[in-house]
Amino acid sequence: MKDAQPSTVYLKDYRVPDYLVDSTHLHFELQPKATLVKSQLKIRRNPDAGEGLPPLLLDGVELELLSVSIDGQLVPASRYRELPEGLSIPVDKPAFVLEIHNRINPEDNTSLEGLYLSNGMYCTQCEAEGFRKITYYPDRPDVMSKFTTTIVAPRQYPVLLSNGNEIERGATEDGRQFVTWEDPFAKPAYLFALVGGDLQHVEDSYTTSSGRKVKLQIFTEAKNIGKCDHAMRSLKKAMRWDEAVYGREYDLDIFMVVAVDHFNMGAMENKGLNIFNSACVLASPETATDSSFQRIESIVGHEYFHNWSGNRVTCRDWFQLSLKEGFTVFRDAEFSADMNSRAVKRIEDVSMLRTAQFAEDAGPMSHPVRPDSYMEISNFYTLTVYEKGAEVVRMIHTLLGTEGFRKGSDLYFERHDGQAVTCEDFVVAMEDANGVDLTQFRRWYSQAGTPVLEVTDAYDEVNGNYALTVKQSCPPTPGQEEKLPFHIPLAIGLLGADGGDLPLDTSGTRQVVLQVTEAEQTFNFSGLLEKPLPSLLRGFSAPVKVRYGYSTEQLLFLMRNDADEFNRWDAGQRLAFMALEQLQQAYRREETLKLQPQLVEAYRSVLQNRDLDPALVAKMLALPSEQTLAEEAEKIDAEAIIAARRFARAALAEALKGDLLACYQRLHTDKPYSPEAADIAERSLKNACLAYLCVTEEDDALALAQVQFDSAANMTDSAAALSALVNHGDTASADAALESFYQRWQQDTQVVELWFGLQSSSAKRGTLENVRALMQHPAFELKNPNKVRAVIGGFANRNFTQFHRVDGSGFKFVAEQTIALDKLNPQIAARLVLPITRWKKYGGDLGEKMKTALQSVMDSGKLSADLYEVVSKSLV
Ligand code: 0A1
Ligand code: ZN
Repeated sequence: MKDAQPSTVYLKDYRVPDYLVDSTHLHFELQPKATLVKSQLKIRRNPDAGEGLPPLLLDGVELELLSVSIDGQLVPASRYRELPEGLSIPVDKPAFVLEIHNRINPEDNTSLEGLYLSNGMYCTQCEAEGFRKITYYPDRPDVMSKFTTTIVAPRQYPVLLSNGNEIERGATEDGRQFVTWEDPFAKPAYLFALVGGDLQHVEDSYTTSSGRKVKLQIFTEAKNIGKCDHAMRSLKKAMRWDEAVYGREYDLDIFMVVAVDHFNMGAMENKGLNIFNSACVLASPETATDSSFQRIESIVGHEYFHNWSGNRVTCRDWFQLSLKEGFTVFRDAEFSADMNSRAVKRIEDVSMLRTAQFAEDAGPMSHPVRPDSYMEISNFYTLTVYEKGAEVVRMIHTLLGTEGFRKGSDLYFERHDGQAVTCEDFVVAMEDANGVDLTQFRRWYSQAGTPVLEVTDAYDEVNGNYALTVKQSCPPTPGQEEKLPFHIPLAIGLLGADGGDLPLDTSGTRQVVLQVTEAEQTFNFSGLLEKPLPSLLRGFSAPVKVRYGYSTEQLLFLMRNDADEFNRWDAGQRLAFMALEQLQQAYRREETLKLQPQLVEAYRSVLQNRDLDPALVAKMLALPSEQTLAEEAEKIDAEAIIAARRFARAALAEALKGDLLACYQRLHTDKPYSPEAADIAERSLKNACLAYLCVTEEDDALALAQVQFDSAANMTDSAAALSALVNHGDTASADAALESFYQRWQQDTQVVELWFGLQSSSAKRGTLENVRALMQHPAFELKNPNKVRAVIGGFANRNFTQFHRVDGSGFKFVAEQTIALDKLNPQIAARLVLPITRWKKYGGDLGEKMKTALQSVMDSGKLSADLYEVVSKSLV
C-alpha cells in the first residue's frame, strides 16, 4: 500500500526508457520469510532517449535493499536514493553492470503479486507490475532482456523451475540444491516466472510442423496428478491449431504448465512456464463439469497463443494491453469455436459481453479498449480490454476476410517479432498487408461506450426497392461527452416469406456486410419481389445494440427460419425480453401476471425440434438473465425484474412439462461420459430440462433430480442435480444432498469451490445468513481468491435476488468484505467492490443504500491504490 494518494498515469506521457537491460542474471535463495535475491543487470544507455546520463530509476516495492554495486564496486548508500516506489542511482558511464542484493518475504505476501507461497509451493506472478516486488528493476514492458535464473533451495523443494531451458543443476556445499535456467528470448520482466515445490508432473511431447520435438509437462501437487489429461490434450490441440490457422510454431524445447491454488486471475503466459489457477487447468470427469472442461480448453489455448501474441510480440506500455489480450481472446474464441459448436460459443461470449461488458461500458469505470489513463493498471484487466478488444479484432477479421486477416497477422508477426509495440502497429500491419484504410475504424480503440444503432426500413412495392436506414449514436462516458461515428461492419440478410434469404444483388449474394460509417446512412437494395424481413447484425458482427421495431410475429419467424443460428437465438431472446418487459410493467401496476402464449409455443417448438444442435436448444430455452434485464433497463427495478423472471420461468415450466420430461428421458441415457462436443451438447439440454422441470417443485420432478444425484457418474450430472435440489427442493432434501456431496468431495479443492458457489448464488439458499455461515466453514479462506469468488462473488454477482434485498444488507455485506480483503489482496478487493459501484443505475431507495455502502468503503481508512481508484471514480 502506498502512502501518498495514488497518482494518474497518462498514455500521452509515454517516453522511451532511459536505459536498456541487455541481460538479466537472477539468483534466488528460497526461504519462506527471507528469500535472498541477487540480480546482475547489464545496463546501457538507450540511444533513442537523448543526450546525457540521467540517474537510473528502478522500480521496487516492499523490498529490503542489502547492497548496490556497479562494475564490481560497492556503491555507498549515500550515493543512491531509496524512493517510496524504487531506487535512484547516479550514472557516470553509458554502459555498466549493476548488481543488487535484496530480501523479500514470500510467506507474508498475500497480494499474490511478486513471489509468494501457495500451499507450501513458491510461485510468482509478475504481470503487470509484480516484478518490482521481487527486485529493483525497470519494470516496464518495453525493456526486454535475456534472462538466466538460478534457484537455490532446500531439498524439500525438489522441483525448481523458471523460463526457458534448464542448463545446469547440482548441490551447494551446505547440502541445498540448485538449478539454472536460461531463456534465449529477450522478454520484459512481466513474463518472468519461478516455481519451487514438491510437485509431480505428467509428460508428453509434441512435434511441430517443422519437426522440432517439444517436451510438454504439467506440474501439480501429487493429489491432483490424475487431473491433468484434459489440459494436456487441449495444449496439443492448441499447438496444432496455431500452426494450421496462423502458421505459428512453438519456439523452445520445453513447455511447462504449473497449477497453483492461490491465484488472482485465470492463468499467466510466462515464457515457457505458464502458471495456472488450479481451477483453470485441473479436471477429471468425476470432479469437473462440462463447462469447466470447455473453459480449461479455452484458457490453455489462450495462454499458449500468447507465446506469439504477447511474448514474441509484446506491448510497449500497459495502455496497449488489448494489443495482446484482445487479439489473444479472439484467437482462443476461434479455437474453441473450431473445437466445439461455433454458434453456441458465440452465444456464450455475446451473452457475457452484453451483460457484463455493456454494463462496465455504461458504468463509472467505463474506458476505451485502449485506455488513456489509469491509477492502477491491475484495474484495467477488464471485459472491455479483453472481450470488447476481441470484438474489435473480430471486426477487422470481418472487414478483411479470413485471407486478408491472415496476411495482416503474418505481416504483424514478421515485422514486430522481438519488439514491444502498440495497437496502432497492429492496425497498420492489417492496413499495409491489405491496402485498406482503417482510419475511422481506429475510433474503436479510443472511444468508450456501447454504440446504439436505430434501424428503420421502407419497401417500395412498385419498383422493388428496399431501403434500410441506420442511425448510430453512442452515449457519453466519463471524460468523453461527444463521440464521432464508428466504422461498424453490419452483417445482414433479408428473409423472404418462405423463410429463405433473398438474393441481394444480381450475383445472388444472400448475406452482406454493410459498412456503417456515418451518423445516419441509408442502404438500398433493388429487385426485391416481396417485402423482406431484415436479419440484422448476424453473428453479432459488431459490439453494438441494435434497435428495430420487430413485432412478435416477426421475431417468431426469425426464430424459426433465420439462416444465422446466432440470430435465431437472438430473436428468441428479443421475444423473451419483450414478454419480460410486459410482465415487469404488469407487476408494477399490481396486475395479474400472464405470459404471452406465443412465447410458450415458440419454446415448445424449439424443444421439439430434433434438427437443431441440442446445445443450441438449451441456449434457446434459457430466458435472459436478471443481469441482462438489468443492463437493458433505463433504471434497474430489481424487484420487478425478479418477479417477472421468476413468474415467466414457472409458467414455461408448467406449460412445457410434458415436452421437458420427454426430452429429459430421451437424453438421460447410461452412455459413458466423454467431454466431446456432441455429448456435452446432449447433457446441457438434458440438464436444462431437469432444471425447468424442478421449477414446478413437483414431487415427480424433484424425484428425477434425486435419482440423478444419487446415481451420477460424472460431475456435470451430479452438480446439475444438486443445483436443482438446492434451488427447488425442500430444505431437508437440499440439506441432505449438500451434506452428502460435501462428505464425498471435501478433499477436492475444485469441487468444494463448486459446492460453495452453488449455495451462495442460489436465490433460495444463498441468503445473507447462509453466506456468512459459509465464510465460517473450515474450507473457506479469505486469502484464497477462488474461495472469495465462490462465496462472496457468487453472492454479489450471481445471486440477484438476495444481493438486492430491499434492506440494503447485501450491499453492506459486500462493503464490509471489501474493506477486510483490501488489507490482504488489493486486486481482489477492487474487483469484489464492483457490484456496488453501479448505484446510479438504480432508482430511489436501493440506489441510495448502495451508495451509502460504497461511501462506507471510502470512509473506512487508508485504501490500496487499486481500491481507491475504483471507489473514488464511482462516487463522483
Ligand atoms: N495475462 C494473463 C492475465 C493475468 C493478468 C494479471 C495477473 O495477475 C495479477 C494474472 C494473469 C492472461 O491474459 O491470461
Ligand atoms: Zn491473456
